[in-house]
Amino acid sequence: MKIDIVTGDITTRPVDAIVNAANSSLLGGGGVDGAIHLAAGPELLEACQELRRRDYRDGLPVGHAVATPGFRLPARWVIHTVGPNWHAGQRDPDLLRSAFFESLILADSLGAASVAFPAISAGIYGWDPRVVARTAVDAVREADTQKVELVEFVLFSEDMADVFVAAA
Ligand code: AR6
Repeated sequence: MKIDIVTGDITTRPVDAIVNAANSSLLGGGGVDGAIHLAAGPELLEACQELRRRDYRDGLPVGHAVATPGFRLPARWVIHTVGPNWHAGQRDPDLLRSAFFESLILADSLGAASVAFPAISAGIYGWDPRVVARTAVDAVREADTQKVELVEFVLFSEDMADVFVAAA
């Protein structure tokens, strides 16, 4: 499996699946979550509301992942995951690892050959970007995938991209 570090907007990536750093409500928010909902269109929110009604009445737990279509995105699927919120006292690195690992395994099970990740928990949720980058790279390398050939880490700033390059 190849790992690429890309600077840019994850919503434009021509990959099979992009990962959303969502919150447990699955009903949208700021940061990359807001950007993904805006680019995918209102159908994405409807799909998330249906998931809540059907499977996640109490919300998606931290470290879990669930898929929807990508609707108006170039990507066929959005994998929604919830990273731990440092500011809320969620400081167990296994939860962060799980958000990356479970997202990749789910994308692989859907048949995705390429998957793009943002820096989950490194924005509003307040984790140290260096810990996020190291955890993300380790989690992806440990995954025994059948279909995924390319993992992109798509970072919004050059500074964040440098942190991921140092960890890769
Ligand atoms: N493409 C790639 N990366 C982006 C984009 C984009 N379009 N927009 C922002 N980033 P954050 P979190 C970067 O805060 O820390 C939301 O409200 C951003 O610069 O989006 O997991 C959710 O609903 C940062 O480096 O996610 C949750 O409530 C990284 O993505 C909460 O924020 C992650 O920042 C989740 O917080």
